[in-house]
Amino acid sequence: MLRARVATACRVHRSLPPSLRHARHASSLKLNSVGAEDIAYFSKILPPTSIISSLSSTPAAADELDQFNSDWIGRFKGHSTTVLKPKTTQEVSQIVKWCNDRKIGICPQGGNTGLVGGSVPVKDEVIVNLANMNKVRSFDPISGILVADAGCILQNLTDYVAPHHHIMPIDLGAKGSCQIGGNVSTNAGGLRLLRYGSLHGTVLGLEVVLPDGTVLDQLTTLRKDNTGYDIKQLFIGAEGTLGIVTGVSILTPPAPQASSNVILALPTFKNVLPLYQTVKRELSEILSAFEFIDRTAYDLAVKHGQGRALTEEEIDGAECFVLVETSGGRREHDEEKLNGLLENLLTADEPLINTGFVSLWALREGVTEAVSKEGKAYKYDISIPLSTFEDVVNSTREHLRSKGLLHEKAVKAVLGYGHVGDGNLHLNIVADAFLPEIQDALEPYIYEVVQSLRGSVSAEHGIGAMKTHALPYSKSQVSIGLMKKIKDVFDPNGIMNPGKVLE
Ligand code: FAD
Ligand code: 2HG
Ligand code: ZN
Repeated sequence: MLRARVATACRVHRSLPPSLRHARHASSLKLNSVGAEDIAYFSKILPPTSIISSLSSTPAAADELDQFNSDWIGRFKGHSTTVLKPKTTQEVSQIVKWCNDRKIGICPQGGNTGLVGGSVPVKDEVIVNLANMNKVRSFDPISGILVADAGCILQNLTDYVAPHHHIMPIDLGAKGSCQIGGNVSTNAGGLRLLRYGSLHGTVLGLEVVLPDGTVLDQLTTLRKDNTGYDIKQLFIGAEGTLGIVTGVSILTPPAPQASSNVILALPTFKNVLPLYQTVKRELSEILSAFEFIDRTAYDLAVKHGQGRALTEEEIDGAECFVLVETSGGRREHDEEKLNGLLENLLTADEPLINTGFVSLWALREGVTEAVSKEGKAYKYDISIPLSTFEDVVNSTREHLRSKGLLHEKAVKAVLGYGHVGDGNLHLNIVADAFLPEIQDALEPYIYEVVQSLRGSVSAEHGIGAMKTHALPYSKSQVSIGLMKKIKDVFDPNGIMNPGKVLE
């Protein structure tokens, strides 16, 4: 049945209007490698400290290049000979123009914390790393509008606006390394989306170097601007395939006067949905996050030192946990509401929770780190109906068991966690090593499940190099045809992050 649906999707392609069917696909074009002449040019426009290359007169050591060629999960590896670290938009523009004229591929790179292999080259593209573009350009404490270079690290921006009693509208576990340009380019979701919405709403303007080197200056600070097509939206989530983001204008909300977190231990997953309804009803405007981790995720986080471990007595056989955060304007009011909620939950005739305890984000934020310490992770970042979270995790585990792959030398753990409030499950399969038989068991199995639930194969991490083949499970051929046409309009030579997003 599921396979039949995929076949139908492929047949639809042939019945597309010719204008979409023949959209030329830029990433299939042949690209050139960096050579001595290119290094000579880069050396004219950049100081020696901004060029790391095995081809330069002082060749970079292999391990120095390696860190830029390897992704965070240790699954994707590029073979770039050259990393460029421009300091200004003008330098980025000169590099990009040169590469476009010479048909050299470019892999834009931020903090390299992406989880889908988008931030490392597929072959030997030049890596343009934005780390040296790290200045705040302006901040208006009245409107809360921050304008910053794309290479600013998210945590640094959080620290910058904090004395003005503002916060960034986005927060995620990788905040100490990821850059605002990377966040925009992946349309990262994270832990504050429930409260502040997506970057499509909070990003007010962008400065982008287009694939021919032209600088698109849309770095406006206007809240309202209905002057035709909103071009900047195309770069939010484009994963570096349409240009290099060099500047970001973003609305930062006022910091809440009071914030509290509790972790609730639930006897069964079945209670998550009724709990979510109750929490939303009782906390209403002060609810700012509702995050879920299953028991396996909790155990791994605790095992690898992320957050406080509870006693077995405290947990009382809990099957999963929910982190509830409140953010509001008056501490006494918010505490009264939260305490009232906890009391009601614990004294109900059929309590939805075993226990609740005050917590920090460390436990929830630390799951990704813990998983990476445990082994190699296959990560599926999917949007599916909330009611199916548990079934999808359990059926994946059973599927792997039925293939004989659930043991210490293959798959060590299957776990689920994520953003309940956003309908986003992080299904992680932790293995001893990345093995073809595990990969074949997981795909297309998981993508077919997602498709049957009319979900998305990427809720927030993007497509990168990992999921280019999986796009049709979530997007129609009409949509993919339009995406290819847009790519061709911006990047006819296909130099910008080839092999990512579109096959
Ligand atoms: P990179 O990883 O360097 O790049 C990501 C993509 O964006 C690549 O395709 C790259 O080519 C492109 N890119 C980067 N900078 C630019 C630029 N200036 N112009 C054009 N293209 C660019 N993601 C979430 O959505 N939510 C989470 O909660 C979350 N938590 C995480 C927790 C941990 C511990 C880790 C390791 C990752 C997490 N991520 C999460 C994934 C990742 O951190 C985000 O995708 C983040 O936005 C990537 O930013 P970066 O600067 O590291 O970008
Ligand atoms: C999170 O929500 C991140 O913690 C990472 O999006 C998820 O590692 C993952 O699978
Ligand atoms: Zn997430």
